[in-house]
Amino acid sequence: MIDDTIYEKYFKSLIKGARYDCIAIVDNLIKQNVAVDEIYTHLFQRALYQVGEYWEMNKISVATEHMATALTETLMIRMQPKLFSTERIGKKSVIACIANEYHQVGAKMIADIFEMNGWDGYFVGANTPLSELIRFIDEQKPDVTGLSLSLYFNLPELTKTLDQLQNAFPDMPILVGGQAFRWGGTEIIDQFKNVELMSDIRTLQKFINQN
Ligand code: B12
Repeated sequence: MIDDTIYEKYFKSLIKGARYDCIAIVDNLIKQNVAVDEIYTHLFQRALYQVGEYWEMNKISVATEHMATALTETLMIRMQPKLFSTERIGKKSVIACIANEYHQVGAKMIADIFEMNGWDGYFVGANTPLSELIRFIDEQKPDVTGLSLSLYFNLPELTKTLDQLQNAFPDMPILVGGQAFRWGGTEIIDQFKNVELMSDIRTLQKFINQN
């Protein structure tokens, strides 16, 4: 677990936009061999959730929230030596944010975890139009596709996406994750076969270990 003192120091630096300090904290954790999923979950994700709370309470501006998110995406790049030192195992995943979904950090983390486990993790980014996602999956023929959504009002778009993906690729496993499910919506998942809802990196790691 990452120490609360380190976390607090990191969070303060993040919302100040103190890039040098954030990099020093992250590099130090990497040097101490703290696991990638630990840094992703207990430093980056925890801090961005707190950024969300500060933003909701108007303690920080939208600009500060944008800055903190952009800085987090830069810090994730520091993990690359750990992510790409694994031998490839010949498996592919495609990870996308569904249409109208601009929250991409969580999805990017998921693609990174696939890479760290030797998979090719194709991250196609935010707001992916459904027709283009279908085309990309058809070209790549991944072993699994992951969909991310943070907004509960995007749940109808998820239903449409799952419907069309299952029609086009009936046997492809699909993973779904993100904060849209914080207050419900899980019944959507039960309507589809080969679709699994996952809340975090630890659950994903179990899936990867079994596949
Ligand atoms: C940064 C941010 C933004 C940025 C995103 C930029 C970017 N580059 O991603 C911008 C400015 C675009 C944005 C916009 C909006 N946002 Co915003 N945003 C956030 C914030 C602060 C952080 C998001 C984040 O990166 N979290 C960290 C990541 C790592 O966590 P995560 O996404 O949960 O991912 C983890 C798991 O969920 C899971 N997971 C996620 N996806 C997947 C997929 C698979 C396959 C698997 C297996 C697992 C998995 O694994 C990840 C790692 O553990 C959150 C606050 C919060 N609580 O997160 C609000 C938040 C998500 N936003 C919110 C809102 C309301 C909005 C807006 C509607 C605001 C507005 N009025 O305009 C718009 C909507 C834009 C849109 N159409 O998407 C609400 C959502 C409420 C809801 N659930 O419906 C939140 C929760 C803020 C709040 N407290 O109210 N936002």
